[in-house]
Formats: sequence, structure tokens, C-alpha cells
Amino acid sequence: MVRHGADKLALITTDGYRIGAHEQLRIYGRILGVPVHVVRDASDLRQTLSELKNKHMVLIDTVGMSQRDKMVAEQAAMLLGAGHIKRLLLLNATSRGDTLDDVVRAYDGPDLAGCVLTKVDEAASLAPALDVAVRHEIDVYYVANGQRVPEDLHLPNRAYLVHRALKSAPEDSPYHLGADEAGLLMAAAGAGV
Ligand SMILES: Nc1nc2c(ncn2[C@@H]2O[C@H](COP(=O)(O)OP(=O)(O)OP(=O)(O)O)[C@@H](O)[C@H]2O)c(=O)[nH]1
Ligand SMILES: [Mg+2]
Repeated sequence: MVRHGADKLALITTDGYRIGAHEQLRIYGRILGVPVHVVRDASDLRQTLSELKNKHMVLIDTVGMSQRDKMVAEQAAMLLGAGHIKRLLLLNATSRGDTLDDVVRAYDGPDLAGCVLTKVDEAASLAPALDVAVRHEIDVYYVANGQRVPEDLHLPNRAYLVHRALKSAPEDSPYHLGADEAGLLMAAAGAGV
């Protein structure tokens, strides 16, 4: 909006699920002076996007749901069928690696452009989230480290992310790896256990 003007941006929400989701986005829209469109299904989305084709950018807020919900596939199909939409996946940095891996598998697809790491302020380590992004070769577009909008949304800083991923747990933490435990882990990995 700052770069191209409020009339070059539009917001769409497909979230008719969470109570107050539309209202929340409308308030952001009002603050920015940007129109907010609510769409209910695939044809509604196609129609709205074609009306907005003179915009520089259209941001679509989708329904948040469990990666195990069968609606995930329906929502992905709706976005894929609506034209050239790039999806950004939000990865909660406080989740375990195996859960995040599940999330990526559920939300993967040809239109997945990258991810946003959220809640890095709450995460004890960034290792699981970064590991998943690297393993699945997903570009990190933004990093969120708090609840303030927009102050807590940042471009990723490679050195900071690697530092937070490799930093060991404090000595008094039950998750601190002792020298003997590190050796045992390496031996177990070598033995394929
Ligand atoms: N501490 C912290 N809180 C965050 C961060 N990002 C979002 N939150 C908070 O997490 C809560 C949920 O944020 P939303 O933006 O509603 O998340 P969402 O993914 O759109 O949620 P659904 O649409 O219901 O799936 C809010 O209270 C946010 O303020 C972050 O980086 N750090
Ligand atoms: Mg939401």
C-alpha cells in the first residue's frame, strides 16, 4: 500500500468459519483504506479476482484449520482452480518438527510459493521449523516475532535464524544435551536405531 497506493491493493477473505474473522479483516481494511471482499466458494473467488485484475496485489486470507481436516484439500483445490494464486504457508515455530512436517505435506502443492515462520518469540528453538523449511525446500518470506501489526513482521535474517536454530538449551534445562548423551545419540544414529 505504501509503495503503490491503497487503490492498488485489495483484501479477500474466504474465512466464513471463525466467528469475527470477516469483521477483523474489515477493521484492518478500514485502517488501510483498502476494500475487503468476502468470498464463499470457488466461482465467487474467480469472479471477485476478475473484478480486481487492475490491482497490483490482492491478498487472500484463508480459513485456518487443522492439517488433518479434510477441508484442507477442498480449500487447496478452490485456490488452485482460481488462477495464478501464490500460497504462503504459515508455520508456527513453536510446533514440533514432526507436526510441522505433517502441516507441509497437507498444504503442499504446485502453487505453494513459500512460508512465514510465526511465533518465533515464543519458540524455545527454531531448529524444527527451519529443518522443515530446508527439508521441503520452502522459501521463508517473512518471520513474525510477536503480536504487533505490522511491527513484528520481518524479512528473514539468515544469521539470526541459524543462530536461534543451533543455540543449545540452557544447562539447567531438561532438554540440555550432556556430552555423554550427545555421544550416545551419534552412536544410535550410526547404528540406524
Ligand atoms: N506471540 C506471538 N503471537 C502471534 C504471532 N503471530 C500471531 N500471533 C497471535 O496468534 C493469534 C492468532 O493469530 P491469527 O492471525 O488470528 O491466526 P490465524 O492463523 O489467522 O488463525 P485462524 O484464521 O483462526 O487459523 C493472535 O492472538 C495473534 O496475535 C507471533 O509471531 N507471536
Ligand atoms: Mg485467520
